[in-house]
Amino acid sequence: MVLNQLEELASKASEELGKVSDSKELEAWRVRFLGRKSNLTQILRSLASLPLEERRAVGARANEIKLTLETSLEEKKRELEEGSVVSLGMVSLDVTLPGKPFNLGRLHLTTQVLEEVCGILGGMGFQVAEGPDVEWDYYNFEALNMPADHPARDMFATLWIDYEKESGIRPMLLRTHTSPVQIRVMEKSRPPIRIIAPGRVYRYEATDATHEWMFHQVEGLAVDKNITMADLKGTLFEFARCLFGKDRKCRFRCDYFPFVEPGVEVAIDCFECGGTGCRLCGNSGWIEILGAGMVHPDVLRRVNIDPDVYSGFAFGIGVERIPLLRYGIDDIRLFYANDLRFLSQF
Ligand code: FA5
Repeated sequence: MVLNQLEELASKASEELGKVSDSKELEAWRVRFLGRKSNLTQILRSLASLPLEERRAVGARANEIKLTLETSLEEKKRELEEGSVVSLGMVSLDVTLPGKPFNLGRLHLTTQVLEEVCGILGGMGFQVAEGPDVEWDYYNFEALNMPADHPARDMFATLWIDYEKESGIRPMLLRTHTSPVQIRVMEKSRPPIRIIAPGRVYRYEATDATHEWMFHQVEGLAVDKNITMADLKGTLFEFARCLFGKDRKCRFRCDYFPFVEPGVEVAIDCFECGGTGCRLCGNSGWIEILGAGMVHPDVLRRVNIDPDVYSGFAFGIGVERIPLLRYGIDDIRLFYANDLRFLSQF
């Protein structure tokens, strides 16, 4: 009788085990067939009350079944665990583990703005030109109406390379602005010219919230017949409108650069104080973003372009000042401090 009961129990247990598909179900199966209140345990506990002969037979078979069920339980457990583990040769990969966060790289804020600036000016018909970061004194100063000892050189605190006047070595420097590219382009091509030159520039100056010793400029140059100040103003106002929107105030006023006549500077109202004056804008209410003007006739003459026939305008935009104004960044030095907490916001 009891032996029949045991056989039924064994076959039921193995049938039910076949249906188990996860660890929760497996635990329920264990409790049902091997737990303290299971029929098998009850039978084992009641062995003492059976006649000796039957006790031996039932005891042996019950223990045999118990062992089989325990082995099957272990096998099933392993089988379920292996189901969630993918084997890759020697390496095991648990696909149920949470994934590691994957940091996507991105373009530096300056690169993003450079691309945007070049996109806007490219849309107006300007083509990209390039020049070297390590430049001759001639292109950075002399050809731009700043011969040796010209006081305007002081406007561009310079990092010199191999500068030994007496040795006869031609003085080299890290370019202090992108304007030398104007000369390089005009030496090689004839009007009509319409180029922009994006790139790094370097100045030997103390840094503060709006001044870095290395920053970026985008130079612009247009030379053709009948180019006037109105063309310059129209181009720069449209550029500022595209970048900052029509509601931002834009100031256009006289400035001095030896290589243009007349010279102007363009400033945007300070984002921090709204124009009332603060630490960031040096209490002026404005942040200057570019210098510009009509190309000086002597500069045109030097590259064999007749100023009686042709005229031109040029501008030099300070790239970092744009995101400074747009995103309300209160210190330009954050750009190149390599702090991902800052950079990954853009
Ligand atoms: C120049 O560099 C002239 N080459 C611009 C120019 C080009 C005038 C063509 C006329 C014709 P300036 O030194 O003002 O000018 O610099 C131009 C812009 O660069 C400034 O308006 C400002 O936005 C930015 N800039 C200047 N110095 C720094 C600095 N230290 N850090 C960050 N941006 C600067």
